[in-house]
Amino acid sequence: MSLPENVEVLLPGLDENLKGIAEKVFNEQRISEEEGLLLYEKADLGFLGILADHVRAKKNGDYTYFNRNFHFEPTNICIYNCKFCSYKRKVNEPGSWEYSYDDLLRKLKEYDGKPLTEVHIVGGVHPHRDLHYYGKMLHLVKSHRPDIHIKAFTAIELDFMIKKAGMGIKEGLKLLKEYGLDSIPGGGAEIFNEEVRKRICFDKSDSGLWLRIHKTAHELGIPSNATILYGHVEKYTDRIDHMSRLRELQDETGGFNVYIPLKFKKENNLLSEVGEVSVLEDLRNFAVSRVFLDNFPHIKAYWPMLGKEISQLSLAFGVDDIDGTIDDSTKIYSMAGSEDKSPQLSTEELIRIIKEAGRIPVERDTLYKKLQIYDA
Ligand code: V47
Ligand code: SF4
Repeated sequence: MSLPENVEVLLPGLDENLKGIAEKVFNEQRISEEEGLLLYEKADLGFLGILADHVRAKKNGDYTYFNRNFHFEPTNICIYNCKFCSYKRKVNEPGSWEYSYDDLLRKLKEYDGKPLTEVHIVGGVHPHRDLHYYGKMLHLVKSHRPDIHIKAFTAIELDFMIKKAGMGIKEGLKLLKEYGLDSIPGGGAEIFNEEVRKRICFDKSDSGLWLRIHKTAHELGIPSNATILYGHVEKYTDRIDHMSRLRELQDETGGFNVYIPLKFKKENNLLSEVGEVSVLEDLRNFAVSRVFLDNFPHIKAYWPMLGKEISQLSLAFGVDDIDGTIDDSTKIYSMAGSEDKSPQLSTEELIRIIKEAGRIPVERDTLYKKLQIYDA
């Protein structure tokens, strides 16, 4: 087993352990947790870029994906107290919002006659809204536009709304599927390590529950996404532990579509003093994720959080998806201090960003079916 010749040339004098990892990656073998940790601790950006780009190209060729979607955040009222959260409010607190069914329908109707494939619905955990309230919301979307894929509710929201309706996880998810739920977004995962989770979101549903909800969803034929919230008080070992638990579940169910590293943003929250990690760290993290999660088909850079330039750069570090048009419909990151205060990208801009990086833009649906390839 050896490295391809051109890689040997690119990596003169490489540390023997890192060389062993490179050999594994080029021979499509899984790396261990120890090896993942070594990448975080010892590997430089150039080396990580070579490995991650190799894995990305093997899995996705030159295709880079985007979709046409909008976000709907029904409320920012939340029973939990995550320290990193900049947008949650209590009932009737200034700055709180509670959108109605009509508000959602009005937003949806703005897209009448226009191409749109996905509605992404995520918000706070409202104390008075249960599964039936949100089920009706899904039903309304489907009644107006049956072709739309609804990706909705983090495992944390699902846990609460299902319990409030007096149901078990399986029963609740089944019913939500009947109401119109097509897939589950990746939020609420934060960091699985129990100690760190306690420090940053002490009262939130625990890691075991997040994993159980996603596993049950997969078993019911509801695919999902996975995230990590990185760049706060966690250590590299915590990131590896997080990805390891996801890799294990993916081996079992194959139900995850994509992994989305979410960079901690520091404005207006109780973790502000921690600060933010560098762009270099963002790129290194994308690359290690791409290499470690060998059973995840896609890695997404979420541009409203990272900004357009860094998202474009991330395409050279393992990323093959930059999410969607969004249409200025999410507040979660602008309130936490992301550069883009009104996130919006036209399809033309998304295509330009991808083409400039030397990739072929592909409009996808939520489940990565290719809808249009822009290779002209
Ligand atoms: O779970 C909250 C994160 C998540 C901050 O599945 C923060 O396609 C950084 O689920 N700094 C919710 N992150 C968002 C979410 C999501 C976003 C994009 C795509 C998908 C998908 C899902 O937002 C939360 C939390 O991890 N978050 N506050 C903050 N200050
Ligand atoms: Fe609530 Fe979600 Fe904010 Fe936590 S991150 S406080 S669960 S809205």
